[in-house]
Amino acid sequence: MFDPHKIREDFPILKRKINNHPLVYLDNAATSQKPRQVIEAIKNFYENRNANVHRAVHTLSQEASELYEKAHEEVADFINADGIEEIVFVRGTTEAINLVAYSWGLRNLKKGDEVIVSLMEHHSNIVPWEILSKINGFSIKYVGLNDEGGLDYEAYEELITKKTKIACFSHVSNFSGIINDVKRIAKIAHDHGALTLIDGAQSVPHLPTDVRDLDVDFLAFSGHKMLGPTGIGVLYGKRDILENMEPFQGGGEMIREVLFDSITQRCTITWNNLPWKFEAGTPNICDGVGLMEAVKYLRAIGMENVQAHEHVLTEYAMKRMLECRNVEIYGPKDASLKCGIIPFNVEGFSSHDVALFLDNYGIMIRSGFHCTQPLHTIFKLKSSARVSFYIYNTREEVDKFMEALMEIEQI
Ligand code: 7TS
Repeated sequence: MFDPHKIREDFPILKRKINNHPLVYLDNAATSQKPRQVIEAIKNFYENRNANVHRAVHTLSQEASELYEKAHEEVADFINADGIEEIVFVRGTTEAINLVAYSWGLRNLKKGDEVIVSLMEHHSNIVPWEILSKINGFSIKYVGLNDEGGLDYEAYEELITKKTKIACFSHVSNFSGIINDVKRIAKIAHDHGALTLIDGAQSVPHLPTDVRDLDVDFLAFSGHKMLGPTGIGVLYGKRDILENMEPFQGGGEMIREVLFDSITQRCTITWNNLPWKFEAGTPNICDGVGLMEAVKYLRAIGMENVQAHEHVLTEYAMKRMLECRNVEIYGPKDASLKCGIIPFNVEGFSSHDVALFLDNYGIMIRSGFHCTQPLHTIFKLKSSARVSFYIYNTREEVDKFMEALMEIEQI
């Protein structure tokens, strides 16, 4: 039985008081809190297993290498990838998208080509493409939103052409929480001979994810938003595509051989096997192990249960927020269309004022642009406040949030 009260016992930070109130953490879209199991795994690694990987023959290095590879396996199983060759550990979603932009995009996109990006994207799925287009001269076409605040699929179908080489969309918006139809996005892209890059930063932590069923070519996500440590994230890529890509960065770990030819005075270099070809230098071994523990924790709960729990909280919170006269919610009002994220504003208050007021009661929410400035322009917003839920949030916490929100309204 899924019981958030029981789950909370695993999260030491939730025992904290802030401003003499029990911590109510509702900023999960920014980063999640960490369970004891993940914290222990990190401590245990440094206390008992620490060594560099894939380098030495000694026992400690063998153990560390085995653990680090197991972490890739655990992640591969979690998203139903076809083996660890398809799982590249990176720093996070941002680095995963940059890896695709520079390793794949730099060599495959040229003047006359097109890249499709949605206006719903986090800046990390816009800025790398804008930077690269200035180098390679390809054009970017932006897909807008429909009346419900979802992706305008019709506009996407109209914009895509045979010149489109890659379509870049988020699975779940970090502003509205709306869930995009990734299968449909991928089918449209593939029908036109284009690849898809899906930003899974807000979906992988909250929904069951099956990359083979979704048929995406690349999927980027961050460990820290799914109970794992910061500094570790994942780029999933279809094996044949990754095989045909050049490395992102050069150095140790990613090479098989570096042969110096005394006649040409140059080195001939061959790349290591996947996924190591894309993991140059000493990787973030310990946080990879931490991520493995986070994935195990989520799998034990069951991603269907995670999604169902967030749905209940989101539906309840939205219902209560919609009853407030001076609170406006953005995006879809039907909780079944979204993950546990609710963007809103209180009339007459800036989003930062709302967040600071709630902070007095120990309630942590995000305010600002949430790195989605183009989306805020579409919604004609200077900024917004945002609550976002995860497995340890409770109905009582929603009530506390509502109590404080109603106090702001009375002011
Ligand atoms: N993509 C989406 C959809 C995100 O929500 C975020 C982070 C990122 C990419 C970047 O992830 P990173 O781990 O590489 O930084 N989103 C947020 C947020 O909504 N509030 O703070 C960070």
